[in-house]
Amino acid sequence: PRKPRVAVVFGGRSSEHSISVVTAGAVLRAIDREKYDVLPIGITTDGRWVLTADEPDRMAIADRALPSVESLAESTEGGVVLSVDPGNREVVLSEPGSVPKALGEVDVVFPMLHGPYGEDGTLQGLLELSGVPYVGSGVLASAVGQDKEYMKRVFISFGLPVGPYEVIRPRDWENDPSAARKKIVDFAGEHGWPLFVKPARGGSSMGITKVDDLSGLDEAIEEARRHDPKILVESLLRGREIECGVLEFEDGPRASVPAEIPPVTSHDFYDFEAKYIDSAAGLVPAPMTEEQTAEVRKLAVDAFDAASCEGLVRADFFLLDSGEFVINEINTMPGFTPISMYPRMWQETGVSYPELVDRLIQAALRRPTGLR
Ligand code: G1L
Repeated sequence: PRKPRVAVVFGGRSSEHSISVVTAGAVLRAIDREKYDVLPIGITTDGRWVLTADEPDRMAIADRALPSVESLAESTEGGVVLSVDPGNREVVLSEPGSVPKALGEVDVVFPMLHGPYGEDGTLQGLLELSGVPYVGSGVLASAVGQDKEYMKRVFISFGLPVGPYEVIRPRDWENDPSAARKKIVDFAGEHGWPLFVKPARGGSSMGITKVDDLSGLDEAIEEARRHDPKILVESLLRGREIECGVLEFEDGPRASVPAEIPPVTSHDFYDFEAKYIDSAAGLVPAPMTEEQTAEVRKLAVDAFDAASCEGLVRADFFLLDSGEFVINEINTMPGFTPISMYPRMWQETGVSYPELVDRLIQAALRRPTGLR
């Protein structure tokens, strides 16, 4: 029988293009070639879809230079296979025999793109329309995972513990900034300063500012709004940062051993480089009591179910000084190099990186296309 063909889609029009290329290189290296055929599909920084050579060694950081789909271009075969034209937003299918056709022949897609059009459910929607199974969460969970407001609303409705927050919508700020400012100041009156002002959507920590008092508020709002016109205000939660991985097994989702992210001294918070590259700082397992460990693992699986996640999720919590856990967020496409937190937590739980990749592909292949 023919081996299942796995298309790994990576790169993309995002600030995390190179992280995606490095991660896809690790995934390509980990896929068992006795079991699967692979089809590496790169998306250039300007949005062209190209078939690239299957050469994971060229997808690593070399001589301090970050790899890109463009840097793989000399080994690019076939040119544009499917182009999603950023200008008119039209999905252009190219000549017969290249990607759209090839996509029809792939058995599963491994999407490895960050941010808008990658992990927000839009690519997942395109794959739903193509009828191709894919690794990870579907349209709904991906979109929920990308919008901190709706994420909190889903968690609250499922009874998960969520910290205090306020939302400032585009029109709130545009029509009446002083009313929006008052809403935030009242929030700070109730929950205390400092506040975190964040873009509501977009996965990375860009655009987030810690605000100590009223004087820094407007600049923080403007900064967050440069990333997303909808913003979120949260209070600082005093406690420890605990993360937990959830992975879909044959019989359902299971939680990994949790990890602790030690407080960062040089940065004000855990920035995206720390998150994806030097996550070696995380403590696995997190030093906690058996009861605390069991509690956070249950909350992580509950969060996976609340958002209807599929395949995997990383759930991030605060363990407050009061002893209570609060869920901060979920990440449907967590950092995924072998040294990233999610794979490290599973390694510690007894699931190696190649086994993790295999389980994700198998979970996708088991899934029916259409309603589920
Ligand atoms: F497909 C998975 F397994 F769901 C998956 C896909 C992508 C897990 C993790 C990632 N992560 C990334 O692609 C990234 C961290 C390089 C960018 Cl979001």
